[in-house]
Amino acid sequence: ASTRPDLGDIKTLEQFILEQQDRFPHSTGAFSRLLRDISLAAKIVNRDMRKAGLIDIYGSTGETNVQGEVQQKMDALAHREFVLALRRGGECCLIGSEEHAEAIPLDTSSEGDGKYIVLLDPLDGSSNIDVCVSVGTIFSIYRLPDEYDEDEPDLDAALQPGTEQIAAGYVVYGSSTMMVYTTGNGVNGFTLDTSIGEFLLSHPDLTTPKTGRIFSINAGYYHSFEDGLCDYLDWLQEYDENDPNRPAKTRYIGSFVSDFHRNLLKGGIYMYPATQSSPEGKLRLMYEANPMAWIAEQAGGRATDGHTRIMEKSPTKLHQRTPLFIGSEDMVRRAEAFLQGD
Ligand code: AHM
Ligand code: MG
Repeated sequence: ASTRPDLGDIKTLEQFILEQQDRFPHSTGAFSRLLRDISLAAKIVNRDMRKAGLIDIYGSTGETNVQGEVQQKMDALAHREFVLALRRGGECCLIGSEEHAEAIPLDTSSEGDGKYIVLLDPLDGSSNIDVCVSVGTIFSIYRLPDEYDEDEPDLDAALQPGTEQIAAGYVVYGSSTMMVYTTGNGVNGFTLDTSIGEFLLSHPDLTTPKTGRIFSINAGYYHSFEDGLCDYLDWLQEYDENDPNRPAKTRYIGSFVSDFHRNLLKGGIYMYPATQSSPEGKLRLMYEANPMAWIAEQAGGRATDGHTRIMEKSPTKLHQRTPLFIGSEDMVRRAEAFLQGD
């Protein structure tokens, strides 16, 4: 017998967004349309990714991006799809993307209100694509502050602290494709049913376990970590008959969205600290750390750079990096205590 729910039991992402919108009587629907544009781009990226091996879009473009990293063809394609969807929708006046040096102003004269700023990593972990490992998209949405003009937004309008986000989410293109997002009222997850082309609510009110047994870090850099972090990693791996979570298990895909998603569901901590070659860490504050930090917090977890709450960091540039410790509250607190030498 089929276990597929019938129409009476399912809720599409679109329905869910509209229901949320109805809770705000003065809403214009612009924000709902923006989320719809993002989910449409995600479906297109998903489609192209599933065909990647067949239509010669694996591999690099031969270019490097603003971070000096080799740009994969799928990076460029995903960037393009999201920009096109947002431009067409008209609700977004400014895009900041990992794949573009400057924030990109959009023409908002025809469609939509153009009141929103979208920061995104169109395809995170893309070095994994050629080897069939899952990747993701991360996005963060801000309102254009009143003092800016949506027809000519100053690029600095994008530099707001994470606490000002009005929505944040990610899409994981894994064994299934899921979109998970928050608008500050908890976290909800939607699984793509490719047979009907809709994201369906599959994980309502997602919460993360308060503690966990998984730690995710590139241990290859162990010798360049600060002492407090090495002590924490050693502590995690010690056997303790009174602690069912130790020795902890290591899981590291090298695809932030996938590592984060697994830990969110199962309980765990993801760490990308400062290293010798990346003294500020590797991940980007504005479109990787901030959105995931808000999702973690909304699910009951925690996110810091070891000393400061991620969402309270003041951004100075679009592609700013930050060390990141994110996941189950107890684990992140313990990491902070080790880092701060308590
Ligand atoms: P990217 O945005 O260029 O794809 O880089 C980010 C990725 C993350 O997905 C992943 O967690 C990390 O880089 C892995 O880095 P490393 O290979 O140094 O462990
Ligand atoms: Mg990335």
